[in-house]
Amino acid sequence: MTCLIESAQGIPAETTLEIAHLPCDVDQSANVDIGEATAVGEEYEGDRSLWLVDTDRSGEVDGDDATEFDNLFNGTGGYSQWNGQSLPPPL
Ligand SMILES: [Ca+2]
Ligand SMILES: [Ca+2]
Repeated sequence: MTCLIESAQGIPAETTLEIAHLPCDVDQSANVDIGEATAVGEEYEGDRSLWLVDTDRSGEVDGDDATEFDNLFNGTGGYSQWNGQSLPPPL
């Protein structure tokens, strides 16, 4: 999604802001690949960036997130497969 900011405090007028979200891209590499498994493990072992591992967006990290991640990664449970997807290049 790209939006044009017309005015906001501290942000120059006519600044273009791109907001993109790639489900399962836990390591924020702009690609979804097998590296996400390592990234998920590191998040669970570390401080947990809730927004990266709360895959079902319930507000807490639990076993349901692992199921949701698996469904999104593999394209099961009614989802499209995100494994192998990449964000488009920046504008
Ligand atoms: Ca990634
Ligand atoms: Ca959750």
